[in-house]
Amino acid sequence: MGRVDRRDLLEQTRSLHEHTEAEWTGTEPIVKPIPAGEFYRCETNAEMRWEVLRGQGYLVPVANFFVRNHTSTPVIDAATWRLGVFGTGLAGQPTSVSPVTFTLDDLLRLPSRTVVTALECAGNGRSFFATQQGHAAPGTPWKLGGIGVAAWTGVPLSDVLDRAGLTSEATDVMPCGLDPGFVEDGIDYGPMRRPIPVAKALDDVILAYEMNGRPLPPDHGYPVRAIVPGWAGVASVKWVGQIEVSATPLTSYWNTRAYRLFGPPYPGGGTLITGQVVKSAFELEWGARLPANAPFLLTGRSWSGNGPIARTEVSTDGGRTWLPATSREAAPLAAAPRGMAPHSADGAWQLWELPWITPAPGRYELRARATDVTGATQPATATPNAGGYLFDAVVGHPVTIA
Ligand SMILES: Nc1nc2c(c(=O)[nH]1)N[C@H]1C(S)=C(S)[C@@H](COP(=O)(O)O)O[C@H]1N2
Ligand SMILES: [Mo]
Repeated sequence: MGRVDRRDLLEQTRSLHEHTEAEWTGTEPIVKPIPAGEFYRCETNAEMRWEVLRGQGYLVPVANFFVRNHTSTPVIDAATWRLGVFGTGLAGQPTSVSPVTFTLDDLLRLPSRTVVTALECAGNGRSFFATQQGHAAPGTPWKLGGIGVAAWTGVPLSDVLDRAGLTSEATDVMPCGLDPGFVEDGIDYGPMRRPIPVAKALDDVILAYEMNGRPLPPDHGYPVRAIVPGWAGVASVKWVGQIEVSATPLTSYWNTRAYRLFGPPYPGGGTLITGQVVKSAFELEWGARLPANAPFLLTGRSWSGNGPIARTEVSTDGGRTWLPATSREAAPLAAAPRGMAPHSADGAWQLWELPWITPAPGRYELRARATDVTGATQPATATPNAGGYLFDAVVGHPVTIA
């Protein structure tokens, strides 16, 4: 697919603005507290510091979950909120002006489903293209904290589409956010939206209204967001106000210009990003200081968009020798979300540990390398792409032994 014509996008954006424009009246793009000891802040985004997960359970607490906002968190009144579903893939082809509507109560009355899944930004790890491979890519310079695992509860998108009159003609389903439009180089691309093929939409996508057993907080999509398991976070549109169901392929900035792989290995119009890659992180401060010649339990987590992790190896000597890390069970969840067992080993990520006796004083780099059930493993070098997406290489984690 080629890059989409800007005029098409502007036309779409104009019509979306007529119906969905939210006003950003606040000055802060993120509503929840972003303490400097728990996050790295970058403009409208906040990256989780990995050290906060040491000693935590399987799920990332909502307070620590990373935030990726193209603009800013809108504060939405659930009482007046409506989901509008429209498009040429529905019976009667309702338009965006007179869509099939659902209230939050309508959604809450439908059967619910809980999925424990990772949500990760496709740009997670981008800064390592610069620091490890010498080619900086534009965009948020995430280290490894643009990921979280949560229990998401909501209504299967398939149930909502059925009730809205889905036809066999439908090909694409595009949730559209209620956040202020995204502007780049003076062009307003409108609120965040990205199409999902109808087969994926009907398979396992949910419209979530709870995160870890509580209503979604504003920054994570209140009152309703899409959760698209296994796909890059950008597909999981927050603050969904409308869903377009189309009998023809849909485009937006987010599947044509951004969140595609461009560059020599991806000729023509580039490659659409769907799934995520294999990654690992230590539950340890970046540049941590540890005492010399002392036992220290290295802990971390590995994950993959392809499925569960098969094994993780750790190197404490700059990648010369590797030791197998031991899988560890997460501590029981403090508050188990509705319908969820208190222990979870469902493959959203794998927790692991390796006992270490720290060496003599000096500067060292720790490395972790995971392999998933499909055999995909973390290479020494990630394949570059213009947007700096899907960094999967082993990351050298600096520590100072003092
Ligand atoms: N409406 C809307 N949805 C959105 C975004 C956004 O800016 N606006 N960001 C997307 C991206 S790029 C990611 S990685 C995830 C981040 O979800 P989180 O902020 O809940 O962690 O939300 C996705 N959904
Ligand atoms: Mo993202």
